[in-house]
Amino acid sequence: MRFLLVNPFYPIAEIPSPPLGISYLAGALERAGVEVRVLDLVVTAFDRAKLERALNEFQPDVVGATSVTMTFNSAISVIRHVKEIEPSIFTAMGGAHVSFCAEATLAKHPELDLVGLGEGEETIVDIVRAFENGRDFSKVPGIVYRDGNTIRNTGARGYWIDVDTLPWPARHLVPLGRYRALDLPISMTTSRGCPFQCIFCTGRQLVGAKIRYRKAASVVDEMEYIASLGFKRVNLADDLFTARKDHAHAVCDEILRRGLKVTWTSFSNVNTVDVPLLRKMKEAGCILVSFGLESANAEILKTVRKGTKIPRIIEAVQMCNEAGIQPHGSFIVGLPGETPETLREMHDFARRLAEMGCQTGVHMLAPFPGTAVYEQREKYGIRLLTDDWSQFHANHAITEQDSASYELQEAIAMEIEERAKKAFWDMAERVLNGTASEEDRETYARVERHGVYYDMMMQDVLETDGAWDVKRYGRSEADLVAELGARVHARTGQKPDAIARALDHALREGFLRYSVSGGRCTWTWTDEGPMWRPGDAGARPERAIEVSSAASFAPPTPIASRAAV
Ligand code: B12
Ligand code: SF4
Repeated sequence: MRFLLVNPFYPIAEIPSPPLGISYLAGALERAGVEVRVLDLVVTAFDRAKLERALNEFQPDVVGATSVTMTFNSAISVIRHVKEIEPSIFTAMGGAHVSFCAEATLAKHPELDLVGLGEGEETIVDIVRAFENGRDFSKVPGIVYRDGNTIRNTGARGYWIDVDTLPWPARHLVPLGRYRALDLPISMTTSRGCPFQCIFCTGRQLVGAKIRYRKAASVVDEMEYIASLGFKRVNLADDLFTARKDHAHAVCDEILRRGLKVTWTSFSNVNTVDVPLLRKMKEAGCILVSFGLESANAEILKTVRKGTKIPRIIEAVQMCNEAGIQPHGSFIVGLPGETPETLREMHDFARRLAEMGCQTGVHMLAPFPGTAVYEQREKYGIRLLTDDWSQFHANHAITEQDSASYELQEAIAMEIEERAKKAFWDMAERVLNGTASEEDRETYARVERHGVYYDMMMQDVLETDGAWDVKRYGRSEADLVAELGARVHARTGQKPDAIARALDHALREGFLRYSVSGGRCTWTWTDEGPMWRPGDAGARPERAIEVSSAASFAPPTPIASRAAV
C-alpha cells in the first residue's frame, strides 16, 4: 500500500515552516506499515510532467492533500491533475478548510473521492484499511466520501486522540534542508485544544475545547531532536501553550534540566501568562510570545468572544517586558462592529503598544468555513465579497459591513503593504549608501540570499541544470561554484554578485553540496532527513546534516553551540 501526501503551494511571504499536519499523518501511516512519500509544493516547484514522473515512479494507491482555505485551490488542482493522469488513484483531502465544507467540496469536485474531518492520524489509517478491504468506507468514522452518485457522511469520530500516544511527526520525509536554507522556523506542538470560542477561529472546532497535553519528557525529546536538525528557531504551534501553567512550567523545567539550548517562540493569551512563568520561559529559550489581540475596542472584543480586556493586554505586555521576552500582538481589521472610530482606536492602541516595545501585526478578516463569523455572517452584518478561496489569505479586504466599507478596510491593507515595502527599500538604500547598521546589513544579506535560494528551488535549477561534465568546466570547487552561479543567473536573472554570496553561504552552512563521480558533478540541496531517527537505538548525532563527500564541504555549526541566538 502506497500513500502520497501533498502539501500544496502557498507563498513564502507567509513564513511557512515544515508541514506539521502532513508529518503527523505520515508518522501514523508509517507506524501502520504503509509506504509514504511527501510531495511538498511550498519549497519545490509544481509542474504536471514532474507529478506524472512521481506518480509513475512511486505508484501510489492513494494521494491525500492537506489544505487551509487559502491553499484549497492549489490543493484541488494537484488532485485534479492526479485523477487526470491516473484515474484509478484514490484521492483524499483534509485540514482546516475541507473539514468544515466537506459535502459542498465533494459535490463541486468530482476528482476528489473523500474528505477526512478534523484530526487525521487515526482516520487516515482507517481509510487505508477500508481501501484495502474492498473500499467499504461506511464503518470509518470522521469522513465524508463519494459512494457512486451519493455523498455519505459518517459523522465526527466522537473523541479526541490522546496526543501522548501519537508517533512523532515523520519529518524525515519532508525536504527539511530547503526550509533550513530559507532560515524558516520549525514547528512542533506540546498540546492540542483550546477552551476559547473566538468567532473567527476554526482552531477550537478542529482540535476541540478540552486541551490534551503531551508529557514534558516526550516534548523535550522532540525538541532536542529538532534542535539537532540545524534550525535556528522552534515555533511552539500549540493554540495556547500557556493555557495550563503547570504544563508550561514542566516543559520549561525539563528544557532547563537537560541544559538544552534552543530558541523558541509560542502563541499565548493575555489572560494565561504571569511573570514567574514568562521568566521561566525566557530562561528556557523563549524569545517571543505572540498574543491574538484582535481589536482595541471593548465592544468588539465582547462580540468576538475573545474574553480579554484592554487593561489586561497592557499588563501582559508589561509582564513580557519584565521577563525579557519580546511581546507580539496581532489585530484583525473588519471584525463585526468595526467602524472608522474603532479603527482609529486600533491605530492609537498599536502605537501605544509599540512605545512599550510590543511588536504588532495586522490581518484583514477572512471568514473561514466553520467559524461563527462565516456560518452566521448575516447575523454579524458581514458581507463576503468573494467566493474565491485563494483570496482568504487575510492580507487584503474581502468583507464589508455597513459601518466599515471595503474601501476603508482595503486602504488599511494597502497602507500596511506600502509601509512594509518602504521600510525594506529604505533599508536597502542605507545598505547601498553605506549608512546601514550592522543589524540592517545582516537583514539585507539574509533577504538577498533567500531570494536566490527560493528562486533556485521554485525554478528547479539544481534538478534540471545542476549536473554536468567536469572535464568541460573544471573540477576545482571554485570552477564548480562559478559554473553553478552562471547557471543560476541564466535561469533566475538574479545578480551575479548576489548569487556568488548566496552560494558561498550555502556551502559554508551545508545547505548545498556537490559530489563528483564518474567525471560528473551533481549539486543537491542537503534535503535528507537526519541520520538518527526517533526510536533508533544508539546515540543521537551532534547534528543531523549529512556531510558531503566533497573534501572542502564545511558542515554547519550545531545548534547547541549557537545557543540562544
Ligand atoms: C501553527 C499554525 C501555523 C503555522 C504552520 C505550522 C506548520 N508547520 O504547519 C504558520 C505560522 C506557518 C501558519 C500559517 C498560516 N495559517 Co495557521 N495555524 C497554525 C495553528 C495554530 C496550528 C496548526 C498545526 O500545526 N496544527 C497541528 C496539525 C497536526 O494539524 P493540521 O495541520 O490541521 O493537520 C491535522 C488535520 O487537519 C488533519 N489533516 C490535515 N490534512 C489532512 C489530509 C488528509 C488526507 C486527512 C485524512 C487529514 C488531514 O490531520 C492532521 C493531523 O491531525 C492552526 C490552528 C489549529 N488549531 O489548527 C492555525 C490555522 C491552521 N492557520 C490558519 C491560517 C488562516 C493560516 C494562514 C493563512 C495565516 C494567514 N495569512 O492568515 C497561514 C497559511 C499557511 C498554511 N498554508 O497553512 C487557520 C486556517 C483556517 C482556514 N480555514 O484557512 C488556522 C486553523 C487558525 C485559525 N485562524 O482558525 N499557521
Ligand atoms: S483565536 Fe486562539 S484563543 Fe481564540 S479560539 Fe482560536 S486558538 Fe483559541
